[in-house]
Amino acid sequence: MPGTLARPSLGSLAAMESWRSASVPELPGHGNEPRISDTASGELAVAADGRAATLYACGITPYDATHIGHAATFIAWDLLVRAWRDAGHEVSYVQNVTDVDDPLLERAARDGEDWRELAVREIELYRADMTALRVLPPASFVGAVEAMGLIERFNLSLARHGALYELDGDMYFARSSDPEFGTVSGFDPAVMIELSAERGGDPARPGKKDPLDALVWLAARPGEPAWESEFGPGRPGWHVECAAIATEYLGAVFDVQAGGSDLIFPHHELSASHARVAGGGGPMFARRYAHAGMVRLDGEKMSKSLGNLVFVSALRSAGVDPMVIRLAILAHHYRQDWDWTEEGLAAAADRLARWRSAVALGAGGPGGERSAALALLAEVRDRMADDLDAPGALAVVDRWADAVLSDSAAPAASLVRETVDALLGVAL
Ligand code: 5CA
Ligand code: ZN
Repeated sequence: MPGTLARPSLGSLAAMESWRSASVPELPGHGNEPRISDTASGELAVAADGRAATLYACGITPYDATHIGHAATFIAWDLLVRAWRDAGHEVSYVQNVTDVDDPLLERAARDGEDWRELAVREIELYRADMTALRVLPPASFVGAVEAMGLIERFNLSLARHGALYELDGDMYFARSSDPEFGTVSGFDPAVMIELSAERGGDPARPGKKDPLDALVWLAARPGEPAWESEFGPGRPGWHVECAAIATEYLGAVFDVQAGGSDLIFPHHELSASHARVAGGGGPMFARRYAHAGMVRLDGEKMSKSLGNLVFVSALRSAGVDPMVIRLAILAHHYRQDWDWTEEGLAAAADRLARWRSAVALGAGGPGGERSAALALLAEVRDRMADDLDAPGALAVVDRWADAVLSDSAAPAASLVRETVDALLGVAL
């Protein structure tokens, strides 16, 4: 019931359930070491430092269904997980769910629904969409609500480092406490202030020491859910949620922090800044920051607030094969902004049909030429290790399918099918 104070249990870390994993075929040999474009350095960098590869991807705010923009972003990180596994890494993947925040509470209030029921329903739909799209699940799928205790501990360590101040009962993080503030986005302060106002911040609130200081604890508002804490009853700010969950589950330093490009600032800048200060200035949070481009509809960013959305679940209900949706997304490099179109969807359906026909033809032969299939595998691996170049990988498979369908070659179809499944997540 909103308004009820729930004492967070400090010891409890039981994560909410993730979703069922698609099977991933084992491929012969190993893939190349994946490189990824790092927003902070602006360079292409090896994505994982050690044998263990660690990824934190910002997850959904579950107040509406999964749209194509979300799907594209989570498919991008799925490609990274698949490339890492193929290169021999043990992958630790954590994803959060912002299951209490302003947009969720506003939508629930608008529709006269309990915010928890709304969240539970949309999370369930998201799981079903991810499963259908063969997106591999994170090992830990963590809601903000279940993480209240560790978020409070995190805020206490910010307070111990003298980084917090109070404003009318709300607690703010002073960005002046972090000398490295700005190193993720590299944006100048005027741009930061503008983006902060657009994306959930409050740069103009009177009384703040700096317009870019961020809320880490909002004092309880009438009619809103609140949790007890050392800072009084309230709920967490957005950036501190990801900083606390990522460092709790992956450690002070991990390989990749991932999200759409709309999260570069303020979200990823502030999460990194919080974590640096909470860790006493030593740890640097993510070694790399990966950002996916925005999917648009008719030239406008697809967003829940604009309402110009194409839902994965609606396409599925209309009978669209989820593998067609996945291929329509993979036709665009993850870092690009692009427009979702009917033509793109039709082209993906066409491509899937061609690939399936080619595999069926190849399967009829006596095993085909394994060397040609191994060459295809090497080329696909090469493309995916190069900043997840899915369009390049699709072109490799297209050439193979064209050759098979024009009867000029019959490489081992089962190895091609396994390559496409394991590395691109497309079941033929
Ligand atoms: N819960 C926060 C992250 S902690 C959040 O941004 N939720 S979200 O539901 O708004 O977005 C989930 C993910 O989808 C984020 O990585 C976001 O950057 C990405 N995303 C949202 N809209 C689009 C879009 N139009 N195109 C591509 N990615 C998008
Ligand atoms: Zn986040």
